[in-house]
Amino acid sequence: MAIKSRSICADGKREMTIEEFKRWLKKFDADKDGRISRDELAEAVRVSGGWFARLKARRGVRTVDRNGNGFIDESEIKNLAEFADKHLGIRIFHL
Ligand SMILES: [Ca+2]
Repeated sequence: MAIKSRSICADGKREMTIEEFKRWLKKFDADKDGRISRDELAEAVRVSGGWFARLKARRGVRTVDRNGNGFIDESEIKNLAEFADKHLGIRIFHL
């Protein structure tokens, strides 16, 4: 059974599972603390071809970061997945 990891669906969004999404995010965890900061999210937006990376990242962290500590951690990944669907052209399975 083949695993589709690089599939693009009809509307141009990249599809990945939550596990693939986490792995993808890890690349942007520059200081390796296991959390995604605003700057790290900005980089993720930028490489996804998004415009206004810093602005989006700032807004993104504000909406995704439910406990308001300025970082996106493991428990907030699902919120980030929604953000990715809206702003990064990434669709996460099993939401
Ligand atoms: Ca980090």
